[in-house]
This record gives sequence, C-alpha cells and structure tokens, in this order.
Amino acid sequence: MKIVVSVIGVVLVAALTLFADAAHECERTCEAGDTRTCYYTFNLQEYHTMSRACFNCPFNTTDCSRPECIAGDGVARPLITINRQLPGPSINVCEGDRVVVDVYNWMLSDTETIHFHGHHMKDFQYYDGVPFVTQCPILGGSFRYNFVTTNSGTLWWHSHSGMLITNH
Ligand SMILES: [Cu+2]
Repeated sequence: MKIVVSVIGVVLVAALTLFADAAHECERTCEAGDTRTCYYTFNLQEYHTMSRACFNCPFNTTDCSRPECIAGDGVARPLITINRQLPGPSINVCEGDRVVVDVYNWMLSDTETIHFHGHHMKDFQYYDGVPFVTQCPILGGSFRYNFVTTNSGTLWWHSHSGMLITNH
C-alpha cells in the first residue's frame, strides 16, 4: 500500500513540475544593490473547483494538476480566485524591489481591494488596500498597486473588501 501511495505522490509532483509556471524574473537570490521592478497581473474572478479544466480528475490524478484545475476536495463548488489558482500566485521579490500588481476585477457582483499584509507602506499609503480610505474599491475595472518593499520576511497578500475580507 505504501508503494502505491508513493507512486501517486511521484506522479503528482512530476505533474506539478510539468505544469508549473516558469519562475518570475524577480524570483532570485537577493544581492545588495540588485533591486528590480517586478510586474504581476492578478485576474480576480468567480471560478469553481473541479471545473472542465480538470478533465478526468480525480479518476486520472495527472489531470488534477492541469493548469487552471483546482481539485479542492473533489467536490465542485464555487470560489473566487486570482489567476484561477488556489492558493493564489506568490510574489517572490527582494527587499528594495518595486512591486507593481495590476489587479483586474472580473467579478460582476463584488468590489475588491488587496492588502499586502506586513508591508509598512511608508510613502506608499495609497496602495495599502483599505477600501474607501486609501483607495476606491475596484469595481468592473482595474487598479495598479505600486510600492517598494522596505522590510523582508514571509508575508501574505489578501482580500480587503466586502465579505471577502473574512478570510483575513
Ligand atoms: Cu492583512
């Protein structure tokens, strides 16, 4: 039984590697004096698990790792994603890099803002993602977040608008 589980694990890892996006140019070993401007596009939309992108998942486990397939627990249900990924796309940069994120809200019913948690946002307060305070919430359009990182660590970004803030 253990061997079967291991083989499935290897298949999943291989599939994940096969379909993984190429590393972003800003994902690198950090060196003093090497700061960059790092662009990202976040497409926010209503989506669902076990979509047609999953083909024959879970009966063919390789299909579960196809691009845009979110298998979840194997039950089809609605969810809101960025770039049809769960978890959403990561941003790997070095301290001192400028992070530019164009957020497009394709949802028809909800506004959105993004808060980049843990960043001090000194001199970049308009990109802190607080709806009606530092920016208008994004509705049927886009917003460009544009800030320089001034502190390091493992931080996270998350929704900061409407009911979606509840995952904070
Ligand atoms: Cu936060």
